Amino acid sequence: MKKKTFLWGGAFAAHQFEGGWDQGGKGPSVVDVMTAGAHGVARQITQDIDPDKFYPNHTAIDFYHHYKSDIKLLAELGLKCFRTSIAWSRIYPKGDELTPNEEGLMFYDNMFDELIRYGIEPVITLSHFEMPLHLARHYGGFKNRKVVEFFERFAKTCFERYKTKVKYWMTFNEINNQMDTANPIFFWTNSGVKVEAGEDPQQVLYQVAHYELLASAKAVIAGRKINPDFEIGCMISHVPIYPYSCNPDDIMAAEIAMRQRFFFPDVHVRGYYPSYAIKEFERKGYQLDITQDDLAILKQGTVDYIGFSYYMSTVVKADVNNDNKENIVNGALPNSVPNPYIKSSDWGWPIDPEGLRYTLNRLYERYQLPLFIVENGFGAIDEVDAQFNIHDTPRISYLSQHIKAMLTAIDQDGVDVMGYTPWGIIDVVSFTTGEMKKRYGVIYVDRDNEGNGSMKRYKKDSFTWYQKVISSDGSSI
Ligand code: BGP
Repeated sequence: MKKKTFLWGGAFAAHQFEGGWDQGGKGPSVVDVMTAGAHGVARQITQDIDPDKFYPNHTAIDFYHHYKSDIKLLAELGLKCFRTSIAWSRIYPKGDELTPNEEGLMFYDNMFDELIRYGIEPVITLSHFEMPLHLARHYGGFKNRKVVEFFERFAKTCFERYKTKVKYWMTFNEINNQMDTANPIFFWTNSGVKVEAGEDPQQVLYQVAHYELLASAKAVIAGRKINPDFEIGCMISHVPIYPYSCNPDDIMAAEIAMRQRFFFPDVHVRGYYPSYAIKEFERKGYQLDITQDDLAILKQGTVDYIGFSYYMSTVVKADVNNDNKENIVNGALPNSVPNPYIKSSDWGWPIDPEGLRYTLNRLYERYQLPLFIVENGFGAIDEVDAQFNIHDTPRISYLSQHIKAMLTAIDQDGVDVMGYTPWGIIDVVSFTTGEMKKRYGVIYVDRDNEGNGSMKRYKKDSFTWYQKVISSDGSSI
């Protein structure tokens, strides 16, 4: 049986929907210097803001000025919770100041008040891909231990300020994306890090990972002191990796590849480094800055729940080396191969609802903590007629199949799931491409890839469908 308080919701990230990138005293963040890419073309990180280039996150969907009407619409949809992040550089514009920016704090006060007025629970990620640019440029991001201190200060400021308004928190969004060390975008957005010539990306990754895990643990410890009722989770991207066949070599290849998915949550949840990681540090001769005090903090600052995104699955085959390192779908898995049993979206993301049940079971067996599906969804090009009707049947089909898989995991497998927040419930700017045409929402935003459009919101067919799912608590799918 599902819990009474199941958190049906919708998910966002500050930089992908707020806009107002330089308003209210906000400083630039690492995503503010990222140009738009396109279908199959990566985004570029520019040195500074180049007036001749287009930065899609600067205006995004202008939630900054639409928050009241947007929240009203989401209340009509029936959301029980609203997942977003706090833009770190709204609170600390450069990141290393001693005093926060009051105007930035006020913006989130107003947003939380508006949500609470409608009985919608905020679910807040502290860092969703957008460290203040100054910390990346001046300190080298999370390569530098000092940034742990800045993050802790930011976390404490948010916890203190919003302690009566927000109960559910997560520290770092999809912290494990950067395990794909071949993709500079993830290092940059997750951690404000650039790998320099002569550096071993894997060694950089583990040092950065340690500082972030430490920062997360420190935040958890501080948060519990500020309000013992807080529930503070981690957030990982979970793409399960299947063996291509029952050949034991394929089984082992998948098992080893899955460490990419488990490394971060293993530490977040258990409070110590897993044996396979320690062996890897030894084997490669990595001398990491990990102190005894740090290890004690990791042990103390373990999380209350696991938030995760689920979009797709992947497959590995032991005897393949396709060097397919830049493909986000395969996430730095040189032995990945297509799954012949499932179809993919227009962006090549395999669609695998059963993989969600599989994921819920694997995570629950391994960690025995409540799980929160804080992202899931179908990025697609929507067809819009002259009256702005959008018949998004494929989206309804994707979401309903995934919700069914989740309900099976809850009802038949006994997995403890706290809630479900589909990604970009109002269309937002795509993270990987910066495009607008890759839409996830049940609410359409009239804005195109170049930033043109009225910014008006329109309900898609999926709006009414999801409204019924929520009001029936999942009985009507
Ligand atoms: C996750 C991110 C989100 C979001 C989502 C969809 O990795 O946490 O920020 O954007 O993926 O990705 P995209 O927007 O590239 O389709």
